[in-house]
Amino acid sequence: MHDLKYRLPQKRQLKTSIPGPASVSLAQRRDGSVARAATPGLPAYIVEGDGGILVDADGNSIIDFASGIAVTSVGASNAAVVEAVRESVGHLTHTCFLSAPYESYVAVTEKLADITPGDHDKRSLLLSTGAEAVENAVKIARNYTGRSGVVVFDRAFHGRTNLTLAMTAKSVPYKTGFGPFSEDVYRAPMSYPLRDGLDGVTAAERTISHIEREVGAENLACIVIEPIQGEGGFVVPAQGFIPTLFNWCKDNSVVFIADEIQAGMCRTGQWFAIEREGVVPDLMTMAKGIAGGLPLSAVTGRAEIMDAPIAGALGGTYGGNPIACAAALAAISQMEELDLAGRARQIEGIIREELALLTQYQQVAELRGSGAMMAVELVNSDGLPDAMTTKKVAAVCQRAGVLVLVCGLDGNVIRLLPPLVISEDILRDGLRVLAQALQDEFDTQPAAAYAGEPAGKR
Ligand code: PLZ
Repeated sequence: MHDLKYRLPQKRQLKTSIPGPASVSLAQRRDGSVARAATPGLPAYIVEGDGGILVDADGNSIIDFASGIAVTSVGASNAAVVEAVRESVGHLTHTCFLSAPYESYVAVTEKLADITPGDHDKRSLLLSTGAEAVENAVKIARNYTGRSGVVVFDRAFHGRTNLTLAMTAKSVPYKTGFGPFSEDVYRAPMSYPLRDGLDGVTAAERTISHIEREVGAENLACIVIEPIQGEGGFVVPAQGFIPTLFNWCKDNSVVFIADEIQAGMCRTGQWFAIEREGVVPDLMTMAKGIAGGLPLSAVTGRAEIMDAPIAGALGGTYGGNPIACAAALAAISQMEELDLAGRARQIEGIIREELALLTQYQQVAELRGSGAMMAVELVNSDGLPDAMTTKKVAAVCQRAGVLVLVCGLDGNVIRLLPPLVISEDILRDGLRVLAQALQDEFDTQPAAAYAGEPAGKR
C-alpha cells in the first residue's frame, strides 16, 4: 500500500496517560452541561485529525480505527475537502434548496447517479443524517406502493428517530424508555452464517416464508437491509441471501432498499457493498463517508419510485446544505483519484494478515468483513458471546493509543473501520496493539470449549 501525503505526523505517540489532564478536565465540564445520554466512548477529547491519526487535548496521537463510525474515509481534515469547504463557505452558507436552489445540490445528485449500481434512470434526494435518509426512503416506498408494511432484519440498525428506532433491533440502550414506536415494522431473520450455519438461498427461503406468514407480500411496501450489517455486528450474509430476497421483492412488487449508510462509499472495497452480489437495489440510502465528515445523506433510486410523491412532499431545511454538497463533491473525487475502493481491499489484506494468528484461539469465533469494514467476534469458554472481554480489550487498546469500537447485538464484536487513507505503518502498528491485547486477555482465561458451534442458534 503506497503512502499518501499527510498534514500531521502519522505515528502513535503518547505524551500522557489516556485520558490526560486536559481531557479529564473537559470530561468534568461535560458532566456539568452535556446530557448524560450523549455518552462518549473514548475518554480523550480530540483537537485534530488527519490520515489515520487523531490528536487529543493532551497532545497524544491516537491511531484511528473508527473514522467517526465510518465517516472520515478520506481523513478527518482531507486537504481537498477542507479547500472545497473554505471556498464554498465564503460564498454561501445556506439558502435551503426548497426556497432558493443552487448548483452543488444538483451536481451531487448527478454524481450519485453515476456511482450507484445500475444504468437505469435515477433520481436523488439529499438530506442531513442517516436516519433521515432511511425515513425518507420508507416514505417514498410507501407512497409508490400504496402499502405500509416495512420489513427489517435481526440485529439491524437504521437510526434513532421514532420510525428508525422501530426499525433498529437493539433495545438497550437505544430504545430504553422511548416508546411507543412507529407501527407496521416487522423483523425477519437475517443470514448469519456463523450462527445459523445456513447457505444464502436456504436462509433467504426461511426469511421469505417468515415474511409471507407474518406480513404478507400484499401489505408490504419495502424491505430495508444493510448489505453488511454495521452496529449489529458486521454480519456478512451468506452468498445468495440478498439476490434471493431481491428476486422475491421483484416478483411481489416490494421495493428493495439497501441501507448503505455504514457499508457504502468505498468502505467495503467497491463503491457499495451490495455490488458484491451483483444486485441493483430499487432505492439506496447513503450518508457517513459521503462528505468527508460534513453532515449529508441521500436517497438514490429508480426515477419512477423516487418521483412518486407529489411536488413539495419531500425536503427539510438543511438537506443538501451547500457546504456539505461541496465537501461531498471533493470527497467523492478523492475516492476516485486515490482509488480508495482499491485501498480498502488492501487494508482487508493487511488486517487478515496481522490478525491471522488470532483465529487459532477458540475465543475468536470469527474474523470477518469486507475491505476496511472488518470485525473480530469474541466468545467465552461456553461458546457464548463475550461482551465483557470485548469491552476490556477495546479499553486496553484505547489506553495504548488505538481507538477501536465495539458493536454487535450482544456487544461482543470488535470492529475495525480505519480511514481508507490510513498509512500502512500505523495500520500495522494499531493491529499489533489489538492482537497483543487479545492474546494477553486470552492467556489469562481458562481454556475455551468453543469449537465452531453456533454461539446462539435461533
Ligand atoms: N443506517 C446502517 O449505520 C448509523 C450509529 C451511531 P445517523 N450508525 C452509527 C449511534 O450510536 O447512533 C446508521 C447506520 C445505518 C442508519 C444509520 C443512522 O445514521 O446519521 O446516525 O442518523
